[in-house]
Amino acid sequence: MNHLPFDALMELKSGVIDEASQVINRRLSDMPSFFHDQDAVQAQLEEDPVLYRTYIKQSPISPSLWSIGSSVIEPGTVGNEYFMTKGHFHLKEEAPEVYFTVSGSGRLLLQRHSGEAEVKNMAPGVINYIPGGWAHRTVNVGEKPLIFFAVWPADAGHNYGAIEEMGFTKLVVDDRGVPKIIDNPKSAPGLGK
Ligand code: S6P
Ligand code: ZN
Repeated sequence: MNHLPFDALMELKSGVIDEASQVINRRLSDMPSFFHDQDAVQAQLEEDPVLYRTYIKQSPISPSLWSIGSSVIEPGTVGNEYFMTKGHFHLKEEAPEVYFTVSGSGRLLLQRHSGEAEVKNMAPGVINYIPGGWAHRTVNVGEKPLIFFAVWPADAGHNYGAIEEMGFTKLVVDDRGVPKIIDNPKSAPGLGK
């Protein structure tokens, strides 16, 4: 394949990538089952806040191409659980990904199908390497939007069902103003593979 070089501009303050081929806007009503406190979900559904936006420049699906994107996660909580992304495995399990945080403060939850989990910090300048086989979810633990850039193989695909079914084993909650990692009593590792 013969592809041409291109440039894109990511506006650092807003996280918007110009000429993104895809913009995804996720509200609470798009993912009510992902939060642990269902009473809080019901209470906040009327307002139905935007939790995050993703701007993607999607390359044609090919193992030799990359897609690029940015995500902007708003500050806030559902009950005591911080606003976060759905999280996913890649459909092509071995596909890795790299995140680069531009602004804000976050946590990156990583998890294998077995339930083995890791939590990494996200802060301006931090590069997170996500190997193949690890589901990834980002959580905004700060008071400003969490903005990061991502690059991944264009043929990676997204498997949301496995995470919806088994959940992450760790939750990130606001404990009197301090982010705390707790065990998710409802997670069931091994499901959804
Ligand atoms: C794509 C990459 C990110 C996420 C985005 C939203 O592989 O990991 O662009 O898509 O942060 O998260 P999610 O879990 O809703 O796709
Ligand atoms: Zn991904």
